[in-house]
Amino acid sequence: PESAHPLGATHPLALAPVTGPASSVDGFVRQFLRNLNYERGVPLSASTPNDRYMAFAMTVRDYLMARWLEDQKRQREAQAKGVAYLSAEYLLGRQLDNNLLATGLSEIATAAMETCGIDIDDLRAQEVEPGLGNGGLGRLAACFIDSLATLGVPNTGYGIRYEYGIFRQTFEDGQQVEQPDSWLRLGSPWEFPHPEAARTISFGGHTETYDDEGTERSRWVPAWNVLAVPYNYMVPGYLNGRVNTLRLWSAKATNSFDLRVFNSGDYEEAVRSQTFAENISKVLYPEDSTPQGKELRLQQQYFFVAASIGDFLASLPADFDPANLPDRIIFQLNDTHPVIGVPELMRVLVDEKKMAWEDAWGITQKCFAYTCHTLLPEALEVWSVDLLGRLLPRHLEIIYRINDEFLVEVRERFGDDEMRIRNMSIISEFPDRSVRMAFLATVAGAKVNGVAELHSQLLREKVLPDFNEFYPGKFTNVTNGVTPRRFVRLSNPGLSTLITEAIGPGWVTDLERLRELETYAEDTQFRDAFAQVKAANKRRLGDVLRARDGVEISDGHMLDVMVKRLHEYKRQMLKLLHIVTEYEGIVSGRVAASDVQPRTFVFGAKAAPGYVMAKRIIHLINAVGSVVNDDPRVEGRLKVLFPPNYNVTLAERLIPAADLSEQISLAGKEASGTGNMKFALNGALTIGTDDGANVEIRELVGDDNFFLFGMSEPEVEALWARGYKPAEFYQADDGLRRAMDLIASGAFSGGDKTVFEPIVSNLLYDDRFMVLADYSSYIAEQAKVDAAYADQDAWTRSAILNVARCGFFSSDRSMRDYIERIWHTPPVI
Ligand code: T68
Repeated sequence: PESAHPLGATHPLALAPVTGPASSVDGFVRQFLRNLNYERGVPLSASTPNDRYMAFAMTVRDYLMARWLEDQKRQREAQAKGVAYLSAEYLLGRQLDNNLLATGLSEIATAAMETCGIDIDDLRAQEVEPGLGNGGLGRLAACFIDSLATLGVPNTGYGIRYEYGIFRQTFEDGQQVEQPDSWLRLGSPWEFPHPEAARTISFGGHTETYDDEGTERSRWVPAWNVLAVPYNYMVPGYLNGRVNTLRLWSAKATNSFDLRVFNSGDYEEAVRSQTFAENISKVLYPEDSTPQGKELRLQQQYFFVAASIGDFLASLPADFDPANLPDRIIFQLNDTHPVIGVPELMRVLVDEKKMAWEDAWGITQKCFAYTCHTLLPEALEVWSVDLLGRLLPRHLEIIYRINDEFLVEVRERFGDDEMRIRNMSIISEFPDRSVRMAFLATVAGAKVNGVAELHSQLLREKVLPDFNEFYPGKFTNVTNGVTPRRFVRLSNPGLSTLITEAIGPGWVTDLERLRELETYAEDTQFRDAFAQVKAANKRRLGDVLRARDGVEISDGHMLDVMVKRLHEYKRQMLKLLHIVTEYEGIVSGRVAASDVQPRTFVFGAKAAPGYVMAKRIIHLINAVGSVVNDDPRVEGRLKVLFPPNYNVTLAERLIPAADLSEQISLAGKEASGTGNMKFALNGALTIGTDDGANVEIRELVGDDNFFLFGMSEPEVEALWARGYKPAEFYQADDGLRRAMDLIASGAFSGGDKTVFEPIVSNLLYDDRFMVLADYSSYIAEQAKVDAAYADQDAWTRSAILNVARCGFFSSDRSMRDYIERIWHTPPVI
């Protein structure tokens, strides 16, 4: 019987109040030493840095444990509706500091380590961040679960425990080389494996019909299974005693799987099959916007989604009526990666729970909602019917039936408009018969949302217009946000202290309160203090880059930062053309180096390993960097830095140090951006196009505090319609021509004209993302940036106003929007 006690024990000793270790320096030290001795099996004197890090992390964990157990119990008993966030990626970043912050233990822990002669910074440095995501989408999931815990909303994040996360990037001769990210090599103190709770996930085989007491039913006869082993991670709310769960699934071979083969005497085959099964969660696909339709990827998707849905259903009481599912759960689909969950829930309800199709479909349509994160057509996931039918034959049947019934409704509404039917069919016939996952998600989802106002508008008007017409009210917007805990409070302690001294500590969970800083923008003392924080952050970054890459940041330089995945639509090339233009001006003698505003240009970007053009651009950035940095004529006034392996940990140091944030995608291509928000909240000014959430940032901070350039989305469309000829822009602009010619001349490749020729000719004759068309406007705006930076005090004022006016971009606000408009899951007190 379940006792009233969160630990579930009936023993009288366990009925004492559940508390963690004593919240004192002594209590912390005692628990730390206990963990070192009893969990690591070493005395302090013989411990390694990893032992000390592990014991320290376990100690922090111990303070959260009672809360976690209580919350799990509370959420079971409250029977409140919760959110199951389904995401193939979580880009968590380091956990230690976040958990110290959430528990309010930082000071005690620091003092405790001092008494042991340990520098807490050495412990921090030990942690390898779990890089279980590619970029914005994965980091957004991590921000969202942080906010849900902070708001006290019942939530389980479901995903995949990749053994290898996003690759570690190194440069060899300026070119990207990928190294495996073995983040688990030294063990992770934050995870709790539960092999006993493993779920069996099936694949392959065929379907058959059978007579079920007079009713003809279908069933799936799978060919092979794997085990999904859950690993639980704590997701603590900020100083509110709440701890939600992130449950990541790891693939393991089933016993039956090996045994069958083993019994046949083929040991090697048994081991091979095991490897095959365990490959499913082996590695994160590093493609961030061009899914390749690989079988293993579909296996990953079904693996984690089937395990997650099964896990949730198994958590319900045995007598739970599945008709009431929508009162208990909303499955939020983070992009199309988990959409196979739609036919999976249908299969469970119809085949296993023996529910009528219509009833099951009604429930399913209330239990899912879909977030789209892209506008690029090549990023919209499709699965070939061939592959789907081979791997998940029953799911394919279900998808066909969903589509048949959907198309009947479409015909009823619009008549036999064959063009429209073809355009709306979940199954596309060309070039190969395939399933359009975004369409399936849209038909099944209670709501469909984009991630910024402009994106949601384009989604309705350009990507899914027929669906928008067919389902009035289904489409909505929730503008992305970022967690102020990690991206201000933790990453920018100097600014945080300054803000708290001015307006109190409430802003950390109520970010709109940053508005109160507006008046401080007029206060000279505050401006000075703010500028000093920025300068200190640059020195902190300098320390990190010196230790990590052996490079220096020069004093007095404006820090101009572009960090994000390398993609042509994001236009790192535009930034690079600006640098080359500045450089060319100096070396040609047209501009005196002494007249150039000193700037350090920082890039951080990984390219998908198979994306050849992106890798060439990385090569060119590095090549330009080494020429510019070493040319004495530049007098050190221009500097290019490209620290390898940009990740969350580096972002946390870079963003607070930045003066200028580069958000320069072609209008209509970046769904939202979230880096843009992080920079603005840390007092960088943005140079950006009217794209994604830049639009909303500019509206909030005001035109005077934002450097806008480039074509608007309608202007982009108009130029395409007229016929875009990039070479005309090259001919018409002297600066552009000189910059392009300098690259083409081999100036950055030791005289070799072939190396970067594909980049130059791509820009001249194709230029899908209209770099050349926006060049002159970008250069003109950069001149305004230089002029503005010359007045440091006015710049600082603008920077403060950026901070003060960007409270809207807290992921707490995003979560409230989802809760009100989509989920209807109030906090559980
Ligand atoms: C990003 N998308 C958007 N995708 O590009 C960005 N894709 O504008 C937005 O701010 C962010 O999502 C959050 O909404 C991605 O990051 C991926 O990483 C991805 C991964 C696998 C397959 C496709």
